[in-house]
This record gives sequence, structure tokens and C-alpha cells, in this order.
Amino acid sequence: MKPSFKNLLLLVFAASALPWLQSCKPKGTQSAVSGDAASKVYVAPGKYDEFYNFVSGGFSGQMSVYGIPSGRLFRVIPVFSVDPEKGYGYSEESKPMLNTSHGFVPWDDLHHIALSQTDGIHDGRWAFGNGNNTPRIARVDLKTFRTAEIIEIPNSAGNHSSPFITENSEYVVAGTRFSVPMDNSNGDVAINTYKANFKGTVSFIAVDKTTGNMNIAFQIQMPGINFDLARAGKGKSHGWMFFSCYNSEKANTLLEINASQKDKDFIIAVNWKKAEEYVKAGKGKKVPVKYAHNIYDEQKHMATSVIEKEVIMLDSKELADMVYMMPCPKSPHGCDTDPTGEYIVGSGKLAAMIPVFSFTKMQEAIASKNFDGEYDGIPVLKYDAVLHGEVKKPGLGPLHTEFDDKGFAYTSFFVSSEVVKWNVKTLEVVDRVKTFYSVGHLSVPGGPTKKPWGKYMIAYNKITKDRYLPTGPELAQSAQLYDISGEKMKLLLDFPTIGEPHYAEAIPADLVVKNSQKIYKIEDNKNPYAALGDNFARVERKGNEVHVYMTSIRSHFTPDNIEGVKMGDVVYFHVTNLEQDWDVPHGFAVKGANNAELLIMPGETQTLAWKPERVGVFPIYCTDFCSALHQEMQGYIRVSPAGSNVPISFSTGKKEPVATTATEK
Ligand code: RUQ
Ligand code: CUA
Repeated sequence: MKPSFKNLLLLVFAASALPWLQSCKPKGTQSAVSGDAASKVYVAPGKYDEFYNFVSGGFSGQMSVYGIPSGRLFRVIPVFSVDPEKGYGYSEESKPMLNTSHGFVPWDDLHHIALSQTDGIHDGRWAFGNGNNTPRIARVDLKTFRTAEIIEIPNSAGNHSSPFITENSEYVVAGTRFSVPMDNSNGDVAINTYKANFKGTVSFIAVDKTTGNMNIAFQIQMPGINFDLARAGKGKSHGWMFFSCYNSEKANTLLEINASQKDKDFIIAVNWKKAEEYVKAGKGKKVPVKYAHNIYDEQKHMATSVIEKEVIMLDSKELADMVYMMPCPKSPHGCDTDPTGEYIVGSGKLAAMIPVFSFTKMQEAIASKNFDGEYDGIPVLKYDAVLHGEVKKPGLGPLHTEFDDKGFAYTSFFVSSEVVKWNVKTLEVVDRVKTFYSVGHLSVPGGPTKKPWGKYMIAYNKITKDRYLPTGPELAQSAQLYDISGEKMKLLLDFPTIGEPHYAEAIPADLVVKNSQKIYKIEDNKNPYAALGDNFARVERKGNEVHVYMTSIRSHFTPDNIEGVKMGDVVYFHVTNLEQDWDVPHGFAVKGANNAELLIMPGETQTLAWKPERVGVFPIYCTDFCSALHQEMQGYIRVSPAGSNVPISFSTGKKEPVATTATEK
């Protein structure tokens, strides 16, 4: 998104060159903080923050977790990208998590977070994130802060409009950013046959109530346009999902200009309860596809990846009463529903006002067939018939809107770098505050739910310029914390983020803390390679595979002297951490491995594969400072030439060197 927004910025500047526009771009380091700001973000040593903030990591492919109001970084959760710190994507057990129909894809671009809800309120169970590049949705388990599941989305390209969640976590959704030829069609078509051959889809991915496991319930075939963002209805509009889309021009080149021709694009309203009825009635077509579904088993400490072969497709043209379009000015980006579910806010990137639609009016317009023709067979509702009203002259380049607990909305303006507070009912602008700089998403704790907790608003900015110490050509991305408890928004704090932050959600700490897991119980460890005690530690040869069943406990490995490995072997270190205390992971690393370390949680087993590429003796050691004698937690593995007859041997704590043979060099 970054380059395109920069282009937009240039475009707007070039096109208008209005002096007021220039002047409202903040210049220089400004500190508009009031005197008591420091005390408001000060969380005393040993004290906890009030909220967790789950922040997307953009092109880092990860999710990060901060405390609010302190802005302290607690954890980076590896999701779509390999993470050598935690061995994610490097250990044999976690590699299948990153499998796709294209093979192993160790990176993605994570834009949006959706926290699970029950009855429209955060329940603290899971955090979902989207992969924007190779279309995927991930589920992070908030008991462990680890990625538990990743599902690939077929018939999609650029999963941007995702993973927005319904009020009982019935579904997370995925709308394709790029329209493309469908997976089972001949994909080898001229790009300029876009209008004839390219299609869009939106997918509804069901979430199991108990386990959280995802499956693609159905997809809906849509016109060949671009889906940008989405929000579920709630309360009275529960059962509906709203998607913003751009490029109703169906351009396939220079979208910057060609997709900005029409005065209005659309917010597409999908009645998913109706869609469910159609699926039940057998109105969907079974379509052959290929997509990966990866699940991490917490007892086996191991992921499996299955390639699924079929999806149910509903056609938006053929099935009545399921999909409607609401005209929305100028390339809408954000599409947000207020806590009551009555209002739907569209943010047109090139629009000079913010349209607010009424769900009640939408229902009336549908009942009375108050249509403005159709678009690709889908009824278009009359703009005036569905409009609650417009927020006038709010700012320039509206992107996203969040809501508080007092009936106010907060909209971010990328071009004019500000956040504007307005009254959802009266549409009156009541306050505006500068951000530094070029704000994208906003987050209010509980902002997308039926019950916002309010209190703070966090702006996630694309550019920081002069806010922090320079770090070479690229500067820190940044979040800014505002106090919204009073009438006026007040800037409290800047804090840097990882990657580029897009959407984030904040949740009261209690809702997560109470479920947090401290260890994996060793008696529940079902990993087939586990050594559930020192007396099970051993080394076994299987052809040219050497399996080391190793244990780790403060402060040694068993075994810690290993011989009998030969060139051409692949060594699998299966390391079981026997600790049963909170926060005592052990690490494991071997010199020269074309891999990363393992970081093994208490009670867990993880495997590192190593193919020695030279003869010698190689050190192994624990990477995580685990006790006063952590530095002593080390050992050796000896590699002999191919054809040598050094037998497999292993030991820990032997005074004499392990048995050697005459052929030893
Ligand atoms: S985006 S800055 Cu969610 Cu990818 Cu709007
Ligand atoms: Cu175990 Cu350091």
C-alpha cells in the first residue's frame, strides 16, 4: 500500500497545488503534548499495562504485541514469515505452517487483525491476520501467542479485504484485492481481456466455536473489480458483511488514473445468512481448486499441511437477495460499521466528504426495490435512498474509521495527516488533531465491536520523518497514542513499530491474561520424537539419517557428546525441554547449520535438521540464558568421513572420552 499512497499524495499535490493543502502538512518535529502526558503513559516498573495492542507487521509478515498506554513491545509473533529467533519456519515441526499450493512461502504481508468475538464483544481467544500476497488467513492462539493455523484462499490474489470477523466469530472473510482468472479456468489469457476473463470472489471462512479451526464454508463469485476492506454488520445488521471496492472501471493498467474515472465505486453488502440458505439448498457449485490448510497440533508439537481440493461457489449474478451494491464516492478504502450496527461509513480516498449509510434505509430500499439499475447483474441501490448523510469537509484522503463508547467516530486522513472526530448521528465534526505523519489505520480499544472500551486512540503512521533518531535511509514506522477520554483528543506518546503497521486491535489485558498458558505439560507431549526423560535420550541410525533424541534441562543436554555421524548423513536433533516451570525455554544451535536455532518451550519437543558439509567436531549449545550455568550448557558432535567405521555413541557426564575406534583419524 505504501507506494500507492505515496503516489496518491503526489497526484493530489500535483493536481491541486492548493496552498492550504501544503500548509496543513505538518513540518518539523512538533510536540503538541500537554504537561500531564508523561504521567498518563507511565506504567511503573513491575506494573502491568491496561490493554494489549495486537498490531499488524505489514511486510514483516508478523504480528506484534504492545502494552497500552506504555507503548512497550512485548512480543513479535511469527505468522507468515520465518523467524530465526523462535525457530519458526526452520524447525521441522513448524515448516508445514508455511506450506501453500505454491510450495513453501516463508514471507507475507500482514495487514489486518481481527480478534475473536462472542456476542459482538472481544472474548480474548484468538487473533486472526491476513496474508496479502499469497492469499492466506492465520489464527493465533492467545493462550500461547503462537500461530495455530493457516488456511490458503483459492480463487483469490492479494487477500487484502480480510480477515474481518462476524459478531460471534462465525466467519472471517477474504475479499480478493486483484481480480484474476479463476483457478480452474485457462489462466493463460491476454491481460487486456480483463473484462471478459477476470473475476472477483469473496470467501467466508467458518471458525469452529470450540477449537477455532477454520474451513472455507463458501465463496461468492463477484464482478471483476478490486476488493479493499470489509466489516461485519452487528446488532441489527448482524448477518450482513460490507465490502468496499475500487476499480469499478475494470482497468488492468495504470489504475492510479484508470481506476479513478468514475464518480462512485461501491460498498457491496452481502447477506451471508441468505448465502448460507443457498448453500444448504444446494445452490452452490463444487469447484475444483488447490489450497493448503495447515494446523499446529499442540500435543504433538507439530504442524501438518493438507492440500484441499474443492470449494463451494455461489454466483452473485444468479442468486437473488444475496448481494447488493451501494454507490460510494471515489475509490473507497475503509468500510466501517458503528457499534450499533446501524451506520456504515465509507472512506473514499479521493473524496472530499465521508458518506455514512444507514442499514435501516438500506433494508427499506431493498424492500421497495429502489434501484439504480444493476452492475454485472447485481442490483445497485440508490445513493440517496441509503444515505444517512455526509460528513462535510472533514479533511483530505479519508482512510479508516474507528468508534468510541460515546457515539463518536474517528477518521484518519492520509493526505492531510490528521484524525478527525465526529458525531455519528449528527455528522458534525467536533475535533481534529494532527498526526506525524501520513496516518493509515486507527485503533480504539474495542473499536470494531459492539462495546468499545474507548479511552485511547492509536494512530498507525506510514512516515515518521523527523520524529526519531535517523537510522539510515529508512526510518522507523510509528504509532501515536492519543487520550480520547475528554472532549479534545490529546497526543500522549510516539512509539516505533515493526514492519509497517496497518490495522491493529486493542483489548483489555484481563481478557487475555486469564487464559495465558505457562507451560506445555510433559505428560501431554505426544510428539513421536519426544524423549520424556533423560533415560530415553539416545541416538539411532536409520540408513543415512541419524536421529538424536535429546533432552534439555538446566543446565545440560543429554546426550552432550555424540559420535558416529558420517558425511552424507542428515542429523535430526529432536530436543525435548523437560522443564515444567514458566518462562524457561532452552535454545539449541549447532555450528554451521544452514538453518536457525530452536527455541523449545517447557514440555515441548522441536526438531532441527542438519546436514554436515565437512568432517570435524562441531559444538552445540543452548542459546537462551536459562540459569547461572547457561554458558556451560554445551556439547559436541563429531562428524567422520563417509565410509568411516566410527560407531554411533553418545553420552553425558562420562569422565573419559566416548569409545573410539582404530580407524579414527
Ligand atoms: S490498509 S492504510 Cu488496511 Cu492495507 Cu488502509
Ligand atoms: Cu538452557 Cu541456556
